[in-house]
Amino acid sequence: MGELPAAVRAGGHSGVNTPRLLQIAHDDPAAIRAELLAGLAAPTATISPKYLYDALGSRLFSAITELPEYYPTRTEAAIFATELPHMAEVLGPVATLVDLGAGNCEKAARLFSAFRVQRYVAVDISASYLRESLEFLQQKHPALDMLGIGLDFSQHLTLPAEVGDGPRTLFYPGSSIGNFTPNEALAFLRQARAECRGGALLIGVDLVKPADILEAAYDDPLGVTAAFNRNMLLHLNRLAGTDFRIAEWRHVAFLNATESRIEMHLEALRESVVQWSGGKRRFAAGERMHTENSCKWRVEDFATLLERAGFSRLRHWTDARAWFAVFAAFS
Ligand code: AVI
Repeated sequence: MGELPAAVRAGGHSGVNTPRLLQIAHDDPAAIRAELLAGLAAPTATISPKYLYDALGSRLFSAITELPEYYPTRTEAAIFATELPHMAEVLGPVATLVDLGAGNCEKAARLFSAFRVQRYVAVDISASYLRESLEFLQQKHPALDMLGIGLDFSQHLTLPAEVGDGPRTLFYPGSSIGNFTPNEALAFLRQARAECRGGALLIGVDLVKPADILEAAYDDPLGVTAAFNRNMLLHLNRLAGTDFRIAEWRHVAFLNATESRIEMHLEALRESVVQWSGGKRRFAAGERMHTENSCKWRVEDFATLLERAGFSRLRHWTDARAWFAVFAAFS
């Protein structure tokens, strides 16, 4: 990934600091198309879950977080609401808070005063998505130094020099770590540890629980998760020039207990041939395309993973049902 000389000032409201925005170059469209077509041509077609998030996909995910069946978001929020003072005690004052996958920045904003944050760095796939949220937050926290970085860290996490020197607290909530396989999670945590520069990681992790609760959370009766998954096909059509017809595909989500993960797939309802310029793939009726893993961890296994990544002095907090955990770990 090359860096664009694109540090720009966002907006302008006199009398208030304005957040800076920095975009690290996206992969070029040809590379994205090649990656997607290679995934489609694989014996079991597999597409990275990051392609669930086009503009509509992001809105659908936001709707998922409001579903009664989708417990992770509200369970994690309840842990933060209850345990924030204890977390602040463990972490001490946070000079730089780096929010990985910041979105609307709401989760991090709840930490600012308890953690006495001086510098807030929001990282998400596109800096322009962050502009509005950061400008809004800057009005509420005029003294806070704010930087928005557009960066795809799903393959590799290297933060630009603009984040500044000194220890950082990396914040990675929402159990997004669950969308990595355990090996990928370990590699990511090792990179995160290096980026802490002597600081800490605060990370949300979804825990193992009964299959019926997990499967309902990923296959809700309203069909929002199904729409989220099937919408990926529209995104693929735009990015890779494929001709998927959504009506021919259904959403499938189930617990793979051996791998301790929910798997999402798209299943062909009938035989279908998907074409693109220069190629095609035939799917038999019932054949699946793998679109997401969402790993569920046991507290002790995740603690071991953090230690293997080089973190120490671990602490964790859970809700009363032990459905979700927030870990603090020092680099
Ligand atoms: C973003 N990520 C943590 C969500 C999850 O629970 O794995 C994505 C999601 N997929 C289906 N529902 C929500």
